[in-house]
Amino acid sequence: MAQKHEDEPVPIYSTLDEVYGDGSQLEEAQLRFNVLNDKFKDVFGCVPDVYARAPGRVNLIGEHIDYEGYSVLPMAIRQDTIVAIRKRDAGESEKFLRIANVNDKYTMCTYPVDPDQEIDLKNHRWGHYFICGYKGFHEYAKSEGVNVAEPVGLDIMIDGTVPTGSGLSSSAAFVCSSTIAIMAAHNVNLPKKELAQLTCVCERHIGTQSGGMDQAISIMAKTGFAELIDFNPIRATDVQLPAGGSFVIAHSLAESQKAVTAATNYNNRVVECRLASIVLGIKLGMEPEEAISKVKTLSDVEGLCVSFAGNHGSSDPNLAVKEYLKEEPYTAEEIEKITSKSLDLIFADSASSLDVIKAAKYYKLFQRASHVYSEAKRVYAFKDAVSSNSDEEEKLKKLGDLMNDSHHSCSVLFECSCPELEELVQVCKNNGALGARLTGAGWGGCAVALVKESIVPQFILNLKEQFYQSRIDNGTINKTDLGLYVFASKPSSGAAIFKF
Ligand code: NG1
Ligand code: MG
Repeated sequence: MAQKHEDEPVPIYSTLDEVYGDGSQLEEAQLRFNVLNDKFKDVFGCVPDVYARAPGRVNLIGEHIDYEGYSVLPMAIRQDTIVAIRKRDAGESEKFLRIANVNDKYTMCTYPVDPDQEIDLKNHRWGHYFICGYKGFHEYAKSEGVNVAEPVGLDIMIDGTVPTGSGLSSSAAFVCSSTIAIMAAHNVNLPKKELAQLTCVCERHIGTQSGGMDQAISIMAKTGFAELIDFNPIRATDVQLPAGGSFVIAHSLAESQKAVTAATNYNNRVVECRLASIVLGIKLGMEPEEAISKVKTLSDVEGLCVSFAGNHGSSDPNLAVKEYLKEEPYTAEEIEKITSKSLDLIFADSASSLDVIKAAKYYKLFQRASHVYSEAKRVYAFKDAVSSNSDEEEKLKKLGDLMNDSHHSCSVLFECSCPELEELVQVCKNNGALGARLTGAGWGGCAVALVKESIVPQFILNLKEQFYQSRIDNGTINKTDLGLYVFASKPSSGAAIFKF
């Protein structure tokens, strides 16, 4: 039997065309690699040993549910991060990790070679993302008994084209390409699904309690396909999107710095979901102690919720949410009455969760759980609509409707939108998008719109006029950069290693 795509290691190429094709993209890539090499020589006085690249992604549907154990449906985009790396010889005295960037905006970061170093989360530096991969690789090597000789210095040059803070996973592109580059420099390679798992854990060193969507798609993507990503264990299933539709990505121009706002935004929602699942577990018959120790995610109590629904002739877990969670926000005291344990003790082993509790005034358990259970269903409805027998027109309409419902739920129940995203999504709809929604964590960043292929150029022109022009006039962006903020995107390929 042929080996499954996700069981294969990251491909190693000796030319660029296998990833970047043969058109203008290839020319652009050649130019990038030339600049990367020249800069590497300038800064480090030598040439890199090996390169790794990993793409960003756009999530088509399934938002804020990967960390709850539910499947999501993203596709890789062509924008990526390339890492050039050289391992210094063991004898060389320079024992540092020196991380430079082709973009002068990012000044060189230097770190010790100690794999057990703590990442200084209170002082965020761009090089921290590389250290996530560095720590992760050494943790992997230790646990698997891979013999890594005494750590040596590494010279690293980065070139990234995924816009940062945009919900397109610049962070995962950076962490994945770094991890793969470090491994390649040590002649280690792994099956893609193992690497997806490892890089997800790596990125948590930055302090966000991420699910594994971004790393999984960045590593396992295939040209021409979106992927249904399942977790526990990680798996990818190709999804061929209907012809006749195109996904347009548009930036709201509000930047969301997830690593900096984690305690009130991203990690806050992870904590609220955990609390919702514990309370549901208890209300549905578990002992508080048992619920606290066993229930980590809403998917862990879905079975109980569905049994409850079954007694009422339904299979919808949200029936239990309606019955057992109240719509008004919960105070910490109200939750502690149910759990018989203080929130400080429940989250004692997670410093980033304790930061959330310190900052939180109340917890919206009903709203967060309702979003997660309904969004999880929409992912399968999307996948089913794609593979159904209905005609293209009908299919596209169904996909668009699901995207609209997803956005509404993110906005109203999960509250991860922002005024700029709301305006942008509305502009997309006004201009004929079949569906439009925020993508990625939200609180800023991009929207993704499903648009009929035939109207894409006009659609983009209209967005420029109705959303971006006023922001050009007031100096928020330069007219010449517009192409970076709004573009149509096709499903691109996943991570790769280059050795020339
Ligand atoms: P962004 O902010 O787009 O990188 C984040 C998480 C995902 C997922 C989405 C919300 C990280 C690295 N990524 O994506 O795992 O939870 O939010 O669906 O934290
Ligand atoms: Mg990210």
